[in-house]
Amino acid sequence: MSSRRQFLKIGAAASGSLFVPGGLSAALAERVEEKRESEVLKPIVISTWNHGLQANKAAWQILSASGNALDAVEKGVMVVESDPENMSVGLGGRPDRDGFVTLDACIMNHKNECGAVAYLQNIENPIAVARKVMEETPHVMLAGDGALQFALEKGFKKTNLLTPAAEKEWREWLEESKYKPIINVENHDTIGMLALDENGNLAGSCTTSGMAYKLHGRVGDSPIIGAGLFVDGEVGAACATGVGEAVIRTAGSAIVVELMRNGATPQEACDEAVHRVIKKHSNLENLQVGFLALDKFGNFGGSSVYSGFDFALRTLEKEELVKAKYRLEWN
Ligand code: SD4
Repeated sequence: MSSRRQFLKIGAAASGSLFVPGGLSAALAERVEEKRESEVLKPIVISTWNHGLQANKAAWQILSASGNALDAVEKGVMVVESDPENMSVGLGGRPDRDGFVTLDACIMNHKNECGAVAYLQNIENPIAVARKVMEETPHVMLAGDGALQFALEKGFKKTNLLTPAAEKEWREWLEESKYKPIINVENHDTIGMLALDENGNLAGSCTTSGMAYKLHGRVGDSPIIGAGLFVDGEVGAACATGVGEAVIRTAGSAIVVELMRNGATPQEACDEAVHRVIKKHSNLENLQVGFLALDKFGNFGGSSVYSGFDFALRTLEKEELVKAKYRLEWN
């Protein structure tokens, strides 16, 4: 047994706790050592829903050419943001109830550097603006008019994001105006992506037009570091999709990463975060939430409240859609 492992074990036993201030838990430290002997699965990228397949392709071009995870997660989700056929992200996204397409996005790297934009309008690629917030400002998040002003100053072009198809759907919705978000395979509103590059560095991104027909001004979990996305380079990364309010209430992605820090596998961590969402909400009707997690060794997992949450996986050997585990069945 190495001295570090012995120290952690003794420390944990002596204090009667698994908590190691500022460090890895004894359980994770043990797994780190075990894993050093075997091979880490890298590069690897995972992303939410079936649109993740096209996003992963773009991310893979970067990862397979020895590129870095941050570039991969930015360029990967941009493909989906720019796809007018995709009605859940960026161009073509479903508007709020007043007909405005308002976008939320964030990005984070293995050094805890992060950037986000919230309630941003008329910019096709909010994730690229979030990256500029991260790299070219002293701030983490810009919102609304200020985010738009910043984007324009950085050379982004103003675009009308409301496509005729999304506008037609919205006008039909206005006839009854009932806010009943149903999230399933055909109907979802976000892409979250996590990648581990050849150098063993993690990064993540999350971008959305938010819940369709939300109140004007509503911001969800997707631009909130710790809710829609969290990355800790020493441990792993997680992202969320589904009803953002439930993800924010439970600090979803931060919890998933913290659980991994304490020794849970990515799958166990996602399962537990889903369990908490269920436990903390008395009304679970239509409360779909899904989490993805990737640890620094390339282990991954996905879990959701209800069935129907798929995620896309790309490794050297595989390119496929994986069904996430779920706890409840749609009735
Ligand atoms: C939000 N989490 O704005 C997003 C929506 C989503 O599948 O992921 N829908 O709350």
